[in-house]
Amino acid sequence: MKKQQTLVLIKPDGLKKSLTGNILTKLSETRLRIVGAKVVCVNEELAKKHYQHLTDKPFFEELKNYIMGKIHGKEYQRVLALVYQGENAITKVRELAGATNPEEAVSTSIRGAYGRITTKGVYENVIHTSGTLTEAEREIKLWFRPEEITTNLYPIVKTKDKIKWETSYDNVKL
Ligand code: IDP
Ligand code: MG
Repeated sequence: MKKQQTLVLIKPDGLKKSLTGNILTKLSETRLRIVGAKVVCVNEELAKKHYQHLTDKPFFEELKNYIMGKIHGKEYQRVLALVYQGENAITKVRELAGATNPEEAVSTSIRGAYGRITTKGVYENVIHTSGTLTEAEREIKLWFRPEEITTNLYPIVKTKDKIKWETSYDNVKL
């Protein structure tokens, strides 16, 4: 099995509930390597691009506000973004994260243990993890610049003053 990378986001509710340590400890069970990490203030453009596959859902507006931290107070308008790398990284991390709906997630999974559904119906499931190889590539390129990752799996282009991803899938209409 080839090396994979996957994007993990600890969402604003995860930061508000001081779950960062617990989540990273849980993810360390995978023995995967962290190759990128940073704290990000999510603006509307990034939120829309990240959730581009859900733009026509009735909960999209709430979802956008959730990932932007708007429902958790000003000091929680941030997420912790990480890239994990290793064999089968996508499935390994997703298994520990648990099902999308925190009430259906196994109780020992991250979402099962720490997630909730708000009265407005948003799944506050504390963590995002890429679902497929295509998603992982799109999401990693959306959240990270090549020089922010210690090992690049995806081709980059170096110009005189810039390093860019060779291809991106940043095709959402805003
Ligand atoms: P995933 O995060 O498990 O990959 P996606 O379908 O990609 O699931 O959805 C992205 C996020 O949108 C979820 O993590 C959750 O926060 C929210 N979401 C997905 N489906 C629903 C739903 O049916 N009701 C409310 N929120 C949802
Ligand atoms: Mg998804």
